[in-house]
This record gives sequence, C-alpha cells and structure tokens, in this order.
Amino acid sequence: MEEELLRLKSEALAKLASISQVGELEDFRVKYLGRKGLFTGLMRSLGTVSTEDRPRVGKLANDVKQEVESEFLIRQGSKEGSGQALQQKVVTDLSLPGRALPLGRLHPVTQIMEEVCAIFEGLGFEVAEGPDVEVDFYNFEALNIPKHHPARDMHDTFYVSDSVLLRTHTSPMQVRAMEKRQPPLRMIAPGKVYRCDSDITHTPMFHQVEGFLVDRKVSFADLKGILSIFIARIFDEHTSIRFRPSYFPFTEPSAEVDIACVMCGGKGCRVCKQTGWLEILGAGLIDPEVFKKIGYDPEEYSGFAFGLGIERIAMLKYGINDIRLYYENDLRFLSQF
Ligand code: 2NL
Repeated sequence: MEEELLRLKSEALAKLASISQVGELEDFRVKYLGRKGLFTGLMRSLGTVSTEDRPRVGKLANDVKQEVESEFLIRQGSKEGSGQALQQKVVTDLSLPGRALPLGRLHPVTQIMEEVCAIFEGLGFEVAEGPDVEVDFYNFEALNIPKHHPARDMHDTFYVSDSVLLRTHTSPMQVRAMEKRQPPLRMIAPGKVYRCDSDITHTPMFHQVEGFLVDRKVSFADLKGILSIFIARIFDEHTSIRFRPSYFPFTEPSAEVDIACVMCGGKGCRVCKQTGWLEILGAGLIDPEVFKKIGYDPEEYSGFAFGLGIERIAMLKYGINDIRLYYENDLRFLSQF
C-alpha cells in the first residue's frame, strides 16, 4: 500500500508537470483528486491494512494527497495567469471608455454657507470658530440678555444643565473672539444653531452666519455699505433693499433688512404676503452694554453686527418652499443643486 501510494504520487506529479492546456487540468482533477479518483480509491482500501500499520499508512496517504492537491492548485493558478492556453477566456478591451464614478455633491446649505463666507472673506472678514455646546455667559449674558429677560423665551433653548446649553445663535463665537483680541476686528461666525422648535418653517437645528466689525468711528453707514455689497453679490446687483427699524437686545439701533420679493419682483404675491418685500437678515450697531461685558471701552470703539439664516437664503435663491426638505436626505431633492 505504501509503495502504491508513492508510485501514484510520482505519476500524478509527473502528469501535472506535463499539462499545457487549461482543459487538461480538470481531467487531471477528476482522475486523481475527484470523489471517484485514484487517491480516494486508495484511501478507501485503508481498511485492508493491519490495525498496527494503519495510523502510519493513513498519515502517509493524507500527506501524499495533500502534496498533490497543493501542486495542482499552484499549476491551476499559473495557468490562469499565462496567456497562450487561455483562448476561451474573456479578453479585456482596453479601448472601451471607463465607467463614470457616481459623484456626490455638497448639500445646498453647505453651498450657500460657503458662498456667504467667500463674499465676506473677500471684504476682509476673518472666519471665527467655536463650540456648539456653550455656557450661558457667551450665549446670553454677554449679549445683554440677562436671566428672566423676555428675549430668552424666544430662543427656545435646549439646556444641558442650568448654565450649559446648545448655542441658539452663532454670536457666542464672536463674543469669544472679541474677548481674546483687540480691535480693529472684522469677523464672521458660520455654524449650526439649535432651538427647541419644529414645524413647517422651523427645524430644531439650522445654520446661521453672523458677522461683526469693530473699530474707531464705525457708523451705521458702514453697516449699510457692507450689507449692500453682500446682497448685490449673493442675489443680484439690481436687487432693491430696504432697512426697517427693529429691536435686538445686543444692538442699538437695530434694523431688519428686506429685499424686493424674488418671486414677484415687488408687485406682491403669496410668498411675500402681498408686501413686495422679503426679510433676509437682522443687523445693528453693537450695544455699548455688550462692549462693557467684553471689556472694550464703548467711548473708544463702535461697531456693527448682523445675522442671517442660511436655510432661508437658500430657499429664496432656489425657490424651496418647505424647510424640512433640507433634512430628509432625499436624493431627488439633493441632486438638483
Ligand atoms: C437675525 C439677527 C443679529 C447680531 C445678530 C450680534 C453679535 C454680537 C454683538 C451684537 Cl457678538 N450683535 N449679532 C446682531 C443683530 C442681528 O441677527 O435675525 N439673525 C438671523
């Protein structure tokens, strides 16, 4: 039996070495290694070997079969790699054009955010950064909104604890920047803000860009100049604008800025509620109380600040009528921008 095993092994290895066609490999496998092959046959007859010799012969049989098998696999691998015997295999046509990769794109909110930042950066503004989780001082106190002030109710704040919260506007980043540095400063603060409010026109998270400029002798005229340039660039240079008196605790005087309705051009329609105007941002001269909290002398410095909602700007620019579309991740919506 042992002799027969060794003879079969050299026969099989010699045969394997002489194979030159892919088809012959399969014949070899069936003849030697298959279920009804020669090795299997020999192993079946292990029962005729004496109990004493059986472990030794059994191990030899296994070793021999394994050696032939691994030699077979090596031959099979090299046949697949070699050219001549492979006529029946599919050949790669190198002249075919490549498949286009599916390309993603930036979310419309990100696109507008980048556009707004690029305009202000072009006007010399730096970009501020800061945490989404804030403390009461930077989000409210420093902005002249003390505890129990009615303006706090309007912010629908998500509280983490008594004094820790999710920022309700991007102003805290600007307060931190002013506290750390000295005027002259001009900065914008883009980012996510959070308010506990959710319906057709509100999502609990949305995006704002705020900006400010502080220097000696800054006036409301400077504010009007910068915002006029911004609106001309983000919408269209012929867009009419108006400044309407308003109130914010952190600016005095304060204004809301409207543009002529992008839908009807100012004639009056459903979108502008027949007024011909659309509000797009809030602004004003920074309140002296805010300067005192930060440690700037309000007699020496003055400044302006403004804030705008990105989702709203994108809705007006693209004619989007439901804010929830931004956050449903529907590719039929997202791939239009
Ligand atoms: C709006 C109005 C505004 C500001 C934001 C501001 C920031 C500092 C100091 C003073 Cl650090 N003011 N920000 C000022 C006026 C209006 O936002 O309607 N935003 C969507």
